[in-house]
Amino acid sequence: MRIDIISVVPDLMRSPFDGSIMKRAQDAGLVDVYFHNLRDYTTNTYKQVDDYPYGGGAGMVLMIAPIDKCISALKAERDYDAVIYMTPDGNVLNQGTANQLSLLKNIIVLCGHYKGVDQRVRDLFVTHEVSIGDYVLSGGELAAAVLCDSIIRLIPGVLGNETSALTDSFQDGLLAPPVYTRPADYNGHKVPDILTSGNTPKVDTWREEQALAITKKKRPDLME
Ligand code: 6GU
Repeated sequence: MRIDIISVVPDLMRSPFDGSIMKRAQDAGLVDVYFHNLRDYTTNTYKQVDDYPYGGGAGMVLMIAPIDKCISALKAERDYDAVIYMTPDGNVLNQGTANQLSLLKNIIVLCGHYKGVDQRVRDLFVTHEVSIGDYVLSGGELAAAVLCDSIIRLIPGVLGNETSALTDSFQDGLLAPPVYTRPADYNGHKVPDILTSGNTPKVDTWREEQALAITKKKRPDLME
């Protein structure tokens, strides 16, 4: 998979890609991530990327020309399966969307900033609009890092234990059951006996029951 991320502040986003699973995935050649600074695609001497909104109002709007130039340069090199615009009024990200996007080959992720992008960018170039929740961030960069993390960990081979992503919370529509590690007894606080019993079928049943009970309690909306 190849991910091209377009932003006015790409540095804001680099470190999440430089560690842990996202770094391992890139080192293993399972995903290539490229950052593009919108300012490198400006045509005026001031490297201006934004301007005042027509009709007045607060805030600045990212202009269409540099975005067009950047996306067109990328599309001239290869075909893209999706151009995703990160915006608080997009479709709220969930595991199903992450699963679908993880199957694509080349994607562009466009980060909004200030008051967002000129509507014509959305009309002409964008195929998916994604939000990461009902709250406002200063820009789409952190949201893009969240989206990419959720996608990259699903690419086959990225996680050491292939079944690991399948047992994540949400992957089967339920929250994950509790997990424990050594010691089995910490100052009298014991790990459930079933987990130390060595009885795998019973452990599986216990985990399913726990997942159901926890989901019912914490997120009854997921049970519907
Ligand atoms: Cl994708 N962008 C911004 N600016 N705020 C958000 C968001 C995205 N998702 C939730 N809040």
